Amino acid sequence: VGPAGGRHHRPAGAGRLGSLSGAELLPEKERQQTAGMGEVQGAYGGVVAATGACLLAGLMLRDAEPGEMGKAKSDTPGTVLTPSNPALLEPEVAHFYDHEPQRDPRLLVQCKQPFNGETPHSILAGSFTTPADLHFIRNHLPLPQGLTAEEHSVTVEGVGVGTTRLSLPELKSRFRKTSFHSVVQCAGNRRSEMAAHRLVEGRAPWNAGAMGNALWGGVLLRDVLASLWPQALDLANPVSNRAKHVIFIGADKHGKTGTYYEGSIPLEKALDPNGDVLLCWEMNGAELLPDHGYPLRMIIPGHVGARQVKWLSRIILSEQESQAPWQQRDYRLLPQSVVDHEGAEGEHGWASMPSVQIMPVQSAILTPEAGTVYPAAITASIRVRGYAWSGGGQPIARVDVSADGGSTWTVARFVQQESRPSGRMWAWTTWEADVPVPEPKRSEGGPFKIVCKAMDAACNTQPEHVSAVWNFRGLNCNSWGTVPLRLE
Ligand code: MTE
Ligand code: MO
Repeated sequence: VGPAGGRHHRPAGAGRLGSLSGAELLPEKERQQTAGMGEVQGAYGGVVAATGACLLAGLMLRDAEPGEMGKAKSDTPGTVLTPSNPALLEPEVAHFYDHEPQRDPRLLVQCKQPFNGETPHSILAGSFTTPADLHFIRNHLPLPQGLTAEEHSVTVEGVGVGTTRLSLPELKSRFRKTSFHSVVQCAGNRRSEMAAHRLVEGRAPWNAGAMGNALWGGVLLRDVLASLWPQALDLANPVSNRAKHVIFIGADKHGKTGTYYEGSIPLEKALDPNGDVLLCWEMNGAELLPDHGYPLRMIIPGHVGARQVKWLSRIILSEQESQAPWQQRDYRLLPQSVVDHEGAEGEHGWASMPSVQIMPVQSAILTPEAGTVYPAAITASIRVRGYAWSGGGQPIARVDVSADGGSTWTVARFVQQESRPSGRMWAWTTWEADVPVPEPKRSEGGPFKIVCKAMDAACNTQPEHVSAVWNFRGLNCNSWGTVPLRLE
């Protein structure tokens, strides 16, 4: 059953502080292209502010008052505050962004510099494999220049192993190529829902489109390390090695501070024979696009997007995890008691909390779109589509969908699933369900919502309310997927 009007609505107050939202930092033309984002955001009730380097860069694009940022009070729900990452607060100079590529205008621009673009829900709903040019883009820094597949090389070094340089052509010819579908999900996916609950700090007010499922091709890091250091590394018992972490460094750097993007994962994941950590040069059967890491990136299945370093230039085996701000601050899960910058620096702040690695079980509704209006007399079921996924390779076992706030549930049909020979499921599960609107709701009319929740093979499931997982950085939002709708 299609929507009656396809109208969208914006709750009162959605315009408040709206002058700082990502879309509104843009010139009028781009703003129109991103109109869909504002509507969906509005429908979720979140008012969000573009932040940090994005805000600072964004201010150069329009005439906003820098002081507006400071007006966001920590008790203002639905606001996204500027990140407190000192290494990166230094404003960028516009010319560092002179060489950015053309991007598909259908991407919903969350931030222009550095570029953050979200895939529209309707496009994600259309295919198991997310098209490369429509896959969300999350850059922290200007796109690095002058990298080519022919000339590119990576240095591999670390404690107890020495240093080697491997060219990309060498990687391609010396090792066995592997391809599989794997999800890349930004830790900020669905942040707009957390922001609607309580103020968060983060760059982009993503809806559920900061996630994609592509077919990645490359060689296993494990094979490379095993061939480089068959004696020095204990592959059978990874935790017995002196090195405990693998640090990945990108070729992209902050124009002013010179900081390169980096992140690390436990060595154990890299050496796991079924871990599938990939040095990757291919996306959906073609060369990587510049925005997705051309000529070489990491794919770290089941882990957070932030560690899947693009434009890979160095690999370091280390006793310590990465000391970069993205590991030590930005992608750490703070407790609910931390509600402001001061708390983040305190006893239960960045320093004592774990960096995000394996992601929790997740699902979201992609269609119908938020704000869709149905006739109040509707008797037919509503066709709902979405995705489900769990970190660490846990297969998705079930998805449940409800149109009455969770009193009654419909089990969704899986449209497509794919697992590795090991049984690990790095790809998402696409699903659909025909959900009846219960009679009491039909007579009442007005707003209602459809919710979904997934369960993985380890029986992990999603919490009902966002308050259970809210955190100051707005990371790992995995409460029940929700889409607000209306009967008229
Ligand atoms: N790698 C580099 N070098 N620089 C970056 O800014 N962003 C990370 C990760 N790898 C980033 C990076 C983050 S936070 C995410 S979510 C993913 O890339 C996004 O990958 P995509 O842009 O291909 O979707
Ligand atoms: Mo991310």
